[in-house]
Amino acid sequence: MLEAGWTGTSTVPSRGLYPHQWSWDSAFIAIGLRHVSPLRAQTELETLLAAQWADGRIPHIVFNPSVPLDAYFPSPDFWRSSAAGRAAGAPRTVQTSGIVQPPVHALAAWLVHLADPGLSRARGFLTRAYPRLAAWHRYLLHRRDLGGGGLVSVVHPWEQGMDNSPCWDRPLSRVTPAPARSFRRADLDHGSPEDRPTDLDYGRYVRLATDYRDRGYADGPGDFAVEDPAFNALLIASEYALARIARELGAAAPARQHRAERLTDALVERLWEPSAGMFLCRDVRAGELIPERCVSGLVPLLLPDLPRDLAATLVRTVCGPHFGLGGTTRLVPSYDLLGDAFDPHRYWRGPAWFNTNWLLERGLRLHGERGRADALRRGILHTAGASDFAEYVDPYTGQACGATGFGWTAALTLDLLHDRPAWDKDGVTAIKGEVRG
Ligand code: 9WN
Repeated sequence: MLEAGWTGTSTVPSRGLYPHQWSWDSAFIAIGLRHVSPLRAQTELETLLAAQWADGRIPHIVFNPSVPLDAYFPSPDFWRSSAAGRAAGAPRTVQTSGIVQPPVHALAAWLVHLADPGLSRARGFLTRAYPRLAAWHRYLLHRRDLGGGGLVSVVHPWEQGMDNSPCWDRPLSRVTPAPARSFRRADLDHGSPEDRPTDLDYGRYVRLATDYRDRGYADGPGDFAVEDPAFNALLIASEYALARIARELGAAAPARQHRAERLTDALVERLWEPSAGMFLCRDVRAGELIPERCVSGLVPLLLPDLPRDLAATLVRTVCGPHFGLGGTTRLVPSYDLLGDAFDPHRYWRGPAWFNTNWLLERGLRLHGERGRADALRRGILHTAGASDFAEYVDPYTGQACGATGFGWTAALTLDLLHDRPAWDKDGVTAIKGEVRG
């Protein structure tokens, strides 16, 4: 399926449902591809980075001009990136969306480099990628600190990547939906309506994106601004990776190392909720934490500098009644099993996704939970194969939902199958350790 999704320069998440290049999908796909073709993995990231805007943002979609406009909504004629995004420095030659997705890219670039350092050096892969990745992080840290507390805010649920999460219900309720007749969804041509967001939610997504576009994609106060634990944790993991990349290129790394540590402190200060035993999202406009337990609040387990007691609490929470790992569920669900909005099939409102489970497997391993990490790894591998590499699955039964033959499901399965002593050797622990060393 990674072959079938390869366009010659990048990989589509799914030929039917998502026929373009997506930002965080490409990062996860490159992490798997590196085991079979380091060159393709480098190309995957290079194609994405070539669509970067002059202000540093990496767009969440890079459109393939040979795909018909009505194959996916919102299409390039909705975003109008090269015109509406001119002041923000959108590229002229390629059409993109104007929002972003989680910054997994520096982490992916470093892991791709490690798969074949000789090829990477010969092609100047990191030399070319580093300034773009550094500009990307600068954009996030300087233009998106909308809460003023040092963390990055997302301005649209699509930016965080877990589009329909119940975490967004409260901040989204303030957004007036675009009328249903003003746009035509393409996703329902491919997916079952019960598995996808509702029309009302789509109306709100469209309104937020339209308003952002009509402001020329300028960042500032808008209706929706949320500090999300997974988005920020992935930025921190990528900061460690950038430090490693800088060192490989002979540049100074300690500043990045300190930034990653400072960001970890800000994450704990602003998003940790002891009574929930996990991180929560912060609604920046309302100035309060959002009282919903979503898988995003477990993803900081990925961080090497997380205080030990917090890491231990996260492990207890993931294995407790709200997420059921090692008990009631096969894979960690996207949302609280006991939450009012839980639905085992509806988009990001309960089903399990493979990328978040991969991140948690890495986090468990990083924090010495080898037995639990091994069990989760087995669960991921079994469920991926049995579901025909589904986009997402019912967390109890493993029943496939959404697209099958999904890009990051295949790629991350490949990464786990390859099972080098990878994470200890290549991952954030090593990144941190070697920067210090
Ligand atoms: C909107 C491509 C993307 C993923 C997201 C997932 C879904 C798009 C959609 O598909 O989002 O970006 O149309 O629902 O939620 O995480 O990157 O696979």
